[in-house]
Amino acid sequence: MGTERTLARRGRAVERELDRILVRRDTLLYQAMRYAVLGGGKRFRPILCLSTAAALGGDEALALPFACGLELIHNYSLVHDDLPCMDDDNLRRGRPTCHREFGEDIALLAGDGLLTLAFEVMAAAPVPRRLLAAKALIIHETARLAGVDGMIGGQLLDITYAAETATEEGLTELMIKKTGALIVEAVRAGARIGGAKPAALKALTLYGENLGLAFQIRDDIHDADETPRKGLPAVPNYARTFGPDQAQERVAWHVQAALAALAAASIKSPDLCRLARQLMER
Ligand code: GRG
Repeated sequence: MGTERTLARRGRAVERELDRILVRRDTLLYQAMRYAVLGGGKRFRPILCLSTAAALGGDEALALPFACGLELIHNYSLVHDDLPCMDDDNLRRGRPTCHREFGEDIALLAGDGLLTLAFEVMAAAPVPRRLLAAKALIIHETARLAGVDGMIGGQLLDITYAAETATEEGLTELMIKKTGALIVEAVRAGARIGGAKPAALKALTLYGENLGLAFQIRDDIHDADETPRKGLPAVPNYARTFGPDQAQERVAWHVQAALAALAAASIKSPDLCRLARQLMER
């Protein structure tokens, strides 16, 4: 099967599993959680997780609960990020945001529900005895990288960082935490399920870090033209601070660095290479 078809097949597997995870209990809260998760989304993180496991010869089915757990966390972060007290967005994936559809109180709880459900799903993941330690490490690391030392810490920087005096180093730290942490964990979780040895885990982490930076700078290039809402401080944006050309160059640099990390560890995976290269096209 070709790379594109393989990646699309993984996307469908994730979609089916998310639908299954969220099918139970027809309460308003579950409806809001389903609405937030199942309304589109590229599924970049879970596809990355499954592709990393497969690149090391691991069983994708065993990685699926971890891939979906990370996608649930990603979706919780979007629901909370859209709230009036954060970005105050009306649209997400071309539809009204969760709080626009269900109200602020329900959207807040839906985000909380998705975050806790993610850990329920990962803790319940069936793994063979040889992967029990890997499972515990993934759950521990996910909690840390989605938390104050990772994504939530990055969101705090996003709120408090003064865009007018932004530096290359400051923005890089913000992007590594806000966006990179979860992408790195998607790679590391897949690597652990694939039985990665320390050298491969290190190389794949470097691959994930570069992917995370390329991903966020790419997103900033798309957002750079948006006019800041009246009365609100400008949010930090790499492309707005350093210009679209430098931002584009940096995306390309990180994509090459991600590919080089794989090559240096002799990890031959057309899927992982494709996931990196497509960040230059998006
Ligand atoms: C805890 C109150 C509270 C809020 C948490 C942590 C957080 C809010 C938000 C950070 C998440 C965020 C908005 C990161 C930016 C990363 C980014 C580019 C998101 C878009 O990801 P895509 O392109 O989206 O993968 P799709 O729709 O494809 O899933």
